[in-house]
Amino acid sequence: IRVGSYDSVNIIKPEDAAVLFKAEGHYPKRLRVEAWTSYRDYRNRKYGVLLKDGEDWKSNRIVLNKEVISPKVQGNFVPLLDEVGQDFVARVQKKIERTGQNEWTTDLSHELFKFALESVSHVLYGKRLGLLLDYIDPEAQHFIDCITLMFKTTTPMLYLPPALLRHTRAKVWKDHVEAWDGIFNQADRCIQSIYRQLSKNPDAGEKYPGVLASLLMLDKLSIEDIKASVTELMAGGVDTTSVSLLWTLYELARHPDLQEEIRAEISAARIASKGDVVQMLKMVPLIKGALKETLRLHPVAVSLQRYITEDIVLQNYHIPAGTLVQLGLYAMGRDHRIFPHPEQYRPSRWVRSQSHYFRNLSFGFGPRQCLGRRIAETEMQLFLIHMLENFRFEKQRQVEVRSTFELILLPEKPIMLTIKPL
Ligand code: HEM
Ligand code: 2DC
Repeated sequence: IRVGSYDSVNIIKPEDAAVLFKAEGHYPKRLRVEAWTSYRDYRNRKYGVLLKDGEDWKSNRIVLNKEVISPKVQGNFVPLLDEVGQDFVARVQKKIERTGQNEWTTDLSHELFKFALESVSHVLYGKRLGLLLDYIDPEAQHFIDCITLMFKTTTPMLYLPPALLRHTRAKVWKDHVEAWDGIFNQADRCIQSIYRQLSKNPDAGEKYPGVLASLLMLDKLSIEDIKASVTELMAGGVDTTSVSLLWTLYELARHPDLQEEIRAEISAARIASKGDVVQMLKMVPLIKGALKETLRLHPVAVSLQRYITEDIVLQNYHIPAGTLVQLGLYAMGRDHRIFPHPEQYRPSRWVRSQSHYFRNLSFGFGPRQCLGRRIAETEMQLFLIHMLENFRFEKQRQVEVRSTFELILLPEKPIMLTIKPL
């Protein structure tokens, strides 16, 4: 066995990415996070779509796609996510009032974690957890802490073989198990409560009941498979979107003119869409560009990976089938040959001008791309709409904040923002 390394070919160019993804086969497979599979093996829990491979992955993913990422479900998600966005504004307004200074300077990350969990839970369960209230369920806060700990403890185990992992008494493994235990316990409670409610009252009515209830009623996946993937969706829905939103507010605070321009776009879209929020989301190209730009400079995933299923040629090198190829997303986003003036935060680069050919890869690509993408994009767009309609964001000192790797990329230090009512 190899300890501490694995062989891979590393690329960053869009042309190479195109070749890579053409050779990913019918069951695209990425680097396995052994700590995550080891935990499930250890606790005898099923893999969800994140960790499955082959035919089992495909059949689950096809069912999940219809309920979670197909364009037709966006209309179901919008009212649920819009409500959480509005409640977040109300919460910030209250916080500002309480300072007595008509502004609030803060590290928003903890509020954003709660916002993200509240959002994804509303979509998954059709119910509110109440995380934007003053007194929150300590179990829900514990869930958030467990996700952070889970990511943090994954990193040191990335390059250890599973045999070594499980039989080690190391503190990281113990912490990792504790973190996943906390995640699964909380998810199990949420899932059980919906399951019980559904068996008592099966004909729900016309209101959209959420992803979990839809999957249960559809009856195409086993309950264990549904539980496994819904737990992954719940866990995947917290740090990813909250950190991306924090980076976006940070960039908008550093670019006041751009912030104003986006605000103008929003108010025009608000008027033109006459209260139809789904329609409104089609009229905010700069918001969408801003989110792409955030993920270009501050990607959640440092790389994408695939095991290729056929021989390919990259940069004149012959790469045999079976090789692990990694696309360096972070490096790609900051390469001047790929993005002119990469250091500049310019949402408009996604709206017009240059080619976007294999450049917009922050959520991955193809059938194995991020399953939570539709939820994430809708949630983040609505958040920015509501926040920019109500507040101005400013930053004290113009210091550059860098990223640190805790499995996902996070700000290396707290980002302090000043929030003022408009
Ligand atoms: C997979 C990024 C939010 C759930 C992935 C992948 C990336 C990614 C790069 C790997 C894709 C590939 O290999 O091609 C992001 C980003 C997010 C985000 C940038 C937000 C800014 C979310 C959310 C959820 C989620 C909100 C849950 C609601 C998942 C799942 C997978 C995944 C389940 C595995 C899919 C599979 O293997 O079939 N994500 N993600 N993600 N993500 Fe996300
Ligand atoms: C981390 O070298 C660096 O979306 C490794 O929502 C390669 C690697 C493999 C898989 C990637 C991971 C990296 C970063 C985090 C990702 C993960 C796949 C899914 C996961 C990108 C790049 C993430 C954050 C999911 C997590 C869901 C989980 C909490 C249930």
